Amino acid sequence: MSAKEKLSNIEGIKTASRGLRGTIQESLGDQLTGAIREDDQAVIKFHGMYQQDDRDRREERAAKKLDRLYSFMIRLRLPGGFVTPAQWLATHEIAGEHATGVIKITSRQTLQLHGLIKSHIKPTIQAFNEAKLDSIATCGDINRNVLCSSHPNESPIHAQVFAYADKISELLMPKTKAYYEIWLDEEKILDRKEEEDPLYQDRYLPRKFKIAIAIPPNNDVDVFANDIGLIAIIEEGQLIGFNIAIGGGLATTHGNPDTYARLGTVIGFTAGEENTLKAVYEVLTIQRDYGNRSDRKMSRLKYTVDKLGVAWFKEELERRIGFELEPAKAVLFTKRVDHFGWQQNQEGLWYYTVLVENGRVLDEANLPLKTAMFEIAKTGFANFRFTCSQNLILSDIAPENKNAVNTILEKFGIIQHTEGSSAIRKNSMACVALPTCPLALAEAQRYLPSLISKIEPLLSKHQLDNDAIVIRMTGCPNGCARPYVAEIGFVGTAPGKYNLHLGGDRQGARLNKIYQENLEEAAILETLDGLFQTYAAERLIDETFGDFAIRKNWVAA
Ligand code: SRM
Ligand code: SF4
Repeated sequence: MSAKEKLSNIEGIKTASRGLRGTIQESLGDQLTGAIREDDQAVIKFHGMYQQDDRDRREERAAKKLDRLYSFMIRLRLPGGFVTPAQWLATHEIAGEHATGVIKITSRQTLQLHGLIKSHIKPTIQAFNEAKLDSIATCGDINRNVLCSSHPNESPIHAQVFAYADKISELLMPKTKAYYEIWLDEEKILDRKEEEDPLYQDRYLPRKFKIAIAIPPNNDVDVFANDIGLIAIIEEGQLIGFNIAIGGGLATTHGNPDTYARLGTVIGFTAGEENTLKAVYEVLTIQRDYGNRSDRKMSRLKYTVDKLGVAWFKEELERRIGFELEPAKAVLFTKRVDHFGWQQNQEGLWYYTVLVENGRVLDEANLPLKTAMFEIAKTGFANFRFTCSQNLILSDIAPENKNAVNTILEKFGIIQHTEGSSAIRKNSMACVALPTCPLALAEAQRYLPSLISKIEPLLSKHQLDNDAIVIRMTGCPNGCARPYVAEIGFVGTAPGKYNLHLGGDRQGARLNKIYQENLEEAAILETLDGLFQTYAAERLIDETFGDFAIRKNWVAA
């Protein structure tokens, strides 16, 4: 950064926060408002929370001259997306007692609760702590929840790779004890030297930071959408190391041509745990030292990499880690899928992947999903794993317990819903958007299911029912449901309006492009009808919709 560039105000808030304490205690004690102080809204993110308000009720409250209806969202840290049945039961209880009751599985394999009022934050964190769960560093300018391929049946070495998610998460945790002090009433740190942080110092990273680990051939984590993507290399049944990709990130801003989505660039291979962790750590230190701290729209690692060049970045990384990366190994992703239904792994354990539309675990009149998951958790027969497409895997079920789990799944209609849903519904994903997301320009998770119901007949009309086209929707261009790596991406521009993106591939290795802008529902359906007709008539055998869109030049390659 040049001396002339002014630091963004978040930089000042971080350094003045005394190890992420800010004035959170005072904010919590202020009975006059449901909100917290403005600076604390930035600090509290590092503790895994966002201040929000109910946007459905903004107008009504403004008309009555009432303050906005403030509440908080909390996001758990679950490296690799795993909880025990006891932890699921605890989350279920906490959601009911302190939040809206809905448990939201996110596109980064973790759980969120919405609608906590200020006085409920502390009891929530304490209850999570009892269940050995925390929300440290799940938001803010810091390493976030680490993703790992969530299908343990896919490879015999899954557990070994999965352990890396935990190790990386631990390695990159902040050293401050503020979380324990503020929320868990642990003793105050008197000498801040005790929590000195060589990685984050007192300025943390310029921006959020995301890491994912993929186990080919399945790119279920969307590895190239992350600041660091580790791709497990398996030879003769052994994990020999990882290819490292850097600089992935998806967000754009409407009307700001300097912003763009970027897929990670593979820069080499590392073998061994020590070297891999070292390389990961030092990518963060480079971003800490060189990332843009004045313009938050340009501060993700992708911009640092492009500004300084991939070759420079690799050289600097090798200097910091003290060894050269080996050339990347050849690797092929052939799919990006959740394996719905029953699957068995090499050890004979059973897994059931449940379709959770847009990650919302709640009870609906025709689908009491939350109750079903609660009943299964009570048996203690299944662990709970979350996929990066917001679905849920009941996992590690012993053969003698499979029937009991199956009976509950059938009783509550979960099997019928999961296995009876169309291929596109199973491959769809939307972000939260309204009513809680302050950045939403349009609906997403509340709208996509009904849009899919209107797209399904179009596919049937053209005999494309079994085509597992990947459809994703977000309420704004930040890309939280990764619409830019979908075959059909909808990106909200205004209420009821979406840019239509085409041309992503099925493996998540190619970005799509805008095909048409600001479409309303009728135009979306008319456009897709035409595109599906051409696709059905002219596609090659096994050609996917995304590949066809490129071949037909609907969007540039
Ligand atoms: Fe996101 C901001 C929800 C995954 C890019 N995202 C937000 C906030 C916190 C809005 C805000 O800043 O106040 C949203 C909260 C909505 C709510 O009410 O819950 C939000 N993001 C989500 C989740 C819950 C979407 C979902 O429905 O699953 C995902 C939570 C992930 C997690 O567990 O950590 C989520 N967000 C993503 C992803 C996908 C991914 O990481 O694989 C992206 C695109 C990838 C990337 O980072 O490039 C993403 N979210 C953003 C951005 C743009 C960041 C940027 O580079 O500019 C923002 C806005 C920001 O940071 O300023 C954002
Ligand atoms: Fe909110 Fe936009 Fe992310 Fe959707 S994509 S959750 S609207 S920030």
